[in-house]
Amino acid sequence: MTLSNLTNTDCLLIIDVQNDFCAGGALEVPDGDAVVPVINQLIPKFDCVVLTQDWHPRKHSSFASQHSGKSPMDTVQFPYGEQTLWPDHCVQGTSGAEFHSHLQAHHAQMIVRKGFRQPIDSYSAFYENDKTTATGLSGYLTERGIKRLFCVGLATDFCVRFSAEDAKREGFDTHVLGAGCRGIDINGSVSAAFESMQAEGIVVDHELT
Ligand code: VGL
Ligand code: ZN
Repeated sequence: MTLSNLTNTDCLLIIDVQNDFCAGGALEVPDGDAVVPVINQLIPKFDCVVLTQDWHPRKHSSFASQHSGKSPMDTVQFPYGEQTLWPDHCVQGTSGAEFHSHLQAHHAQMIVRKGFRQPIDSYSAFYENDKTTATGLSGYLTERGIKRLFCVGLATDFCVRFSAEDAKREGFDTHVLGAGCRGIDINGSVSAAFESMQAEGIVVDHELT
């Protein structure tokens, strides 16, 4: 593969490795903690490292608690389309929103916070779920001369998938490193995510070489 000849036009994009998605968190991803040592091994190989941080206000519209009669994992219609509802998670300023304490996060140069607008959820690191509100990441990467992105983190079937698909559409040569990702998996959504990413021309590597 390609991890042996990385240059300064490559970036490692680390999605949402936050306490609420790890063991004991509010929206625990099965085996989520397992991505931490894998990602820590990748970080020193890259000149450009970007972290995303899911960063919701207390009464965010994606929380099932804000919709009477609804439970986490139910779906509802939002102005921009179907939205899955979640347990309250990654609330701004809480320990659940902090990065996993073993993640070597100090090496990252840029932290992109997303999901901070009350009415709009944001899975992707590039565009919110309305598909029009930009986070600014595309411009940042372009100005740094980044051509190729390697995506890892949580969760494979939501934030990793939508970040990678937007990255590809923005014109980056986009790879997803399966060993550094774990998924939530609602009704087969992890395998659907890998199929969709591959259909979009994203390179999915299950082994780190
Ligand atoms: C995520 C659901 C809600 C993720 C974030 O990081 O994949 N999933 N918020
Ligand atoms: Zn969220």
